[in-house]
Amino acid sequence: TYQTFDWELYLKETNSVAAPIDCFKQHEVPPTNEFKMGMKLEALDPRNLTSTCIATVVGVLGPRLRLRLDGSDNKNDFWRLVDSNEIHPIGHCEKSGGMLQPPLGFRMNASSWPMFLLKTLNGAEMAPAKVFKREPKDPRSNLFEVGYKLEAIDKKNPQLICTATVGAVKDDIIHITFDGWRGAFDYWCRYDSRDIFPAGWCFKSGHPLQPPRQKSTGQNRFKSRTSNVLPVLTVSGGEPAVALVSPAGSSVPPQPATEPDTSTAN
Ligand code: MLY
Repeated sequence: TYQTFDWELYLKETNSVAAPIDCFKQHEVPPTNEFKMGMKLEALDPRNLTSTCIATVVGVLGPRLRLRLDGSDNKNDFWRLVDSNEIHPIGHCEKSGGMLQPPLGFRMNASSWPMFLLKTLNGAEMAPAKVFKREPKDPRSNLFEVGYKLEAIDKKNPQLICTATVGAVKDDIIHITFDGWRGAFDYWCRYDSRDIFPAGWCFKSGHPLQPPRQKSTGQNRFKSRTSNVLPVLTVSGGEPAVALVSPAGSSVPPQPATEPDTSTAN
């Protein structure tokens, strides 16, 4: 369960603007997810983009799929949008003259791949072509500007989509920072990345959105009945100002007053 996040209020309180929707390679109306758990499809192996493999849907979240490559382990799951160009119905690879490949780290002898493939597909529920949605058009250029707010996948916790800010723009790439978090989760991506979304996308698509992390002021956790001293915000150097605002209407669980160890916080 999660709270819906009030973007309008947050933008006002942080005196910031949302990145316009034409910045993004996303449909204005998020696609609906008609995949079912257990369905099989073809996916590019994220660890070897020259290979097309068999994948199984092991999770669904809004318009996103959690995928596991057949013959791989359960430690290398990855997420794709239902309108990704990296997933296709079974048969697509062969139609285009290719051969399905074992995933990197195939758990059996390579010689057992043909029989494994046969047994994997026999009686399997294959995702029908109609549940694969067309990829959005490319934005005409990099229209992002520093300071724009957006929703972005946390690549270290890829099930999460979080409130974020464009920290820098350089040629065709942008720097993504996560509101209220130190740099450990930042990354650079192309402006046409499928991992970034306009403000409001999660709400429209039924995907959970991680609100900005708020630092405790200490006021609530350490309140003293005798103190007349105004509470002081716990600020350490380089914290973005957004960590200090408290958007009304958003409710997040109490956070520790100390910084988490971001080297292990995944
Ligand atoms: N397990 C981590 C999750 C951090 C998520 C950071 N994102 C939102 C930028 C932790 O709780 O520390």
